Amino acid sequence: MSQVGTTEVIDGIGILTIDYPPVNALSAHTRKALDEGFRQFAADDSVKAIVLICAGRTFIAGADISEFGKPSSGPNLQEVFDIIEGGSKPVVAAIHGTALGGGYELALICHYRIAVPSAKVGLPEVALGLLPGAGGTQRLPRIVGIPAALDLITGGAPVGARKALELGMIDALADEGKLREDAIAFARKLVAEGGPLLRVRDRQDKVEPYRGQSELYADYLKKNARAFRGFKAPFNIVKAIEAAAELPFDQGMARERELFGELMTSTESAAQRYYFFAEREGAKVPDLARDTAALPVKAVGVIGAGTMGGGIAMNFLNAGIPVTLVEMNQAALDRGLGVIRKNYENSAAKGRMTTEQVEQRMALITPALELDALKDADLVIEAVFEEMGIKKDVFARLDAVAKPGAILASNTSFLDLDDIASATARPESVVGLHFFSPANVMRLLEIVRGARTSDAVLATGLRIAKTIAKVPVVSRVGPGFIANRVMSPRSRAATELVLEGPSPQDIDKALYDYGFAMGPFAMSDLVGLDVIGRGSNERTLQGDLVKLGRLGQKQNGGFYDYDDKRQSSPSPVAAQVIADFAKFKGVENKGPQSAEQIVARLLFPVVNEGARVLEEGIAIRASDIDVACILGYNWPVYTGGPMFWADTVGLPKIVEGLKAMGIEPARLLAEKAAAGGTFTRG
Ligand code: 3H9
Repeated sequence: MSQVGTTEVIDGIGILTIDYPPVNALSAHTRKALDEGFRQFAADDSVKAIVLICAGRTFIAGADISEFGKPSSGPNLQEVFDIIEGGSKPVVAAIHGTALGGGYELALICHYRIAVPSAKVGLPEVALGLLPGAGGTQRLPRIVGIPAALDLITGGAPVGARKALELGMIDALADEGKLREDAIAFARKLVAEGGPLLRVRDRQDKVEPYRGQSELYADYLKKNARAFRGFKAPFNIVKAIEAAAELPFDQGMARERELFGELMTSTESAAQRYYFFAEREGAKVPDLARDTAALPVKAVGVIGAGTMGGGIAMNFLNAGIPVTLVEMNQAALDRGLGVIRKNYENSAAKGRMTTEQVEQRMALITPALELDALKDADLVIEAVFEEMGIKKDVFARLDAVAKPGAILASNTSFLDLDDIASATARPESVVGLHFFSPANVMRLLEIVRGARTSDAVLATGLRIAKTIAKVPVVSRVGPGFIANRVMSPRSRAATELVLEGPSPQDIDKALYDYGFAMGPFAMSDLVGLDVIGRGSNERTLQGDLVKLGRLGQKQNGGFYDYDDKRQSSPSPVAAQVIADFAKFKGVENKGPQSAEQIVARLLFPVVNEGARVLEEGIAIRASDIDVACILGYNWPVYTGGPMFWADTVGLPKIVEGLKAMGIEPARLLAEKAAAGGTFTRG
């Protein structure tokens, strides 16, 4: 028997335990262990039923994603599945942790599924740009019916065991901590009852009622058009599920294989699989020892109860960590608390939490008007006005009250963290924790490592990110850190380009079709042109619109006109303002441009800035830039982010494009392009 699998027989029940850390993925080793284990039990007459269980933190969490695209070795997954499903002895999958993807598909091959209440099951392949390719699209509909299968597989979210039991995705709940015993008892009962073997593939009752209803799938796609836009996988998933209703099982399986193959070779899936690992890379800092101990964070202070401070506080409340929230005056404090409460109440109204939980979270807040209230905090995050003088003053005062060893964090998005740290006598305890707005929703956390930030403080930042369910990306100190800096050339390029001929709607459409939620001009109108232009003394395009009373969606329109339902239409007034401003700037109108040209003009400079950020050592690796743009700016994940996308386009093409725009390519970009290198592909 391979080291990954262990077999034992207890009273006629064969128990196969898989142990392949960290997540028991269906690697060649795991497949071999399954193959050997099931063959052994099939040949052993003393074994009457089989329990498949896993060691460690979880049941099998899916196919081994790191094997994708490499030559396969060891037993083929389908052969292993055939042995299990074709066997004559009942098999019980005993689930803890997460049975996901190929792991849950394996559980569906087994005759029964039993899980502890804390377990989750599901088919999350869609997040990797794939579909369940080991029978999941054919078997799950046979258990839950077509509509539920559509939601479960295109959504991909894991389902908790109790809900899974209701849906029929599992057959029984085990007691927490007693999975093995309960699974063995379940298997014994099966043997005692001696009923026929139930195979999911043979079930028809849940799919039959939907046969011949092709409009059901068309309607589903229409209803979800917004969510599915740009992705390939949801469309193939819907086709595969339709096949489950329409075709005999084996033909459905063949259709699934074909649709899976299409996705596997798609750029979208390659990008999404890259992104899966990129998210996890962010927490790895090469010069930080993996075993660096994090400092305990049991009480948090947040200075500033505005939109940012309030959002930051909510992250900790959600994780059950008490927060002292400090504001300058009672009115601002009350306003901040009111917004937090309202946010929670809205969640409760949508059924995402109970009213009791709302009160529990609110009770974790200690409101305060003085920094003295922060003397017991392990971590204090400052979210006050973005001005160096104010930040330094706050840090100096905080340094005087915070206990020794407390971490002092700034949420600054542009300022020099080392300068802020110099206002304290403990620069080693100062770190940047840069949240993105709305801070309780956006998953990105830029952890800014100052010149003197200690390893323990950095390690604590990384651990905090995990605690509050954020994805960390570590940045060195530099203007705008990673996401804001890399993305800023996009808006600059848009305001330049609109003077040269393409209209705001041409530019916005090109970026929307690329995959962004909206283009830069629609975004400016949403945020407010007065807000964007604030603080500038120069004459700007936005400023000219503001002078006409055009502030964006909120007042008189901006780059677009809006009707009373906030539907936009091209604005002749804005077009005139743009033409006048172009004249003022002496920019010649060169007429319209193709979507491809517009995308290059706006996004090649982003890649260039990314290369600079890498060159300067601000970001550790190209994938961190991709994660920052995807999570901080909703860059479409199926392109892999700017750096992965640049590799897809080809770096020489990016270099040529930049030169044609009169932009000097970054040294690193030029070198990689010349040497045939890439940013993200090894
Ligand atoms: C599939 O199954 C296709 C099939 O339909 C058909 C094929 C024919 N493979 O997330 P964590 C690594 S597609 C390889 O930090 P957590 C991960 O990189 C698959 N490696 O832990 C990390 O490594 P490192 C469908 C994997 O506790 C370590 O394990 N399944 C895989 O926060 C720990 O991961 C999925 O999409 C994998 N499948 O969360 C599930 N999974 O330590 C994907 C994890 O070196 N996995 N690793 O950074 C997850 O959602 C989460 O990892 C899980 C644990 C919830 C399981």
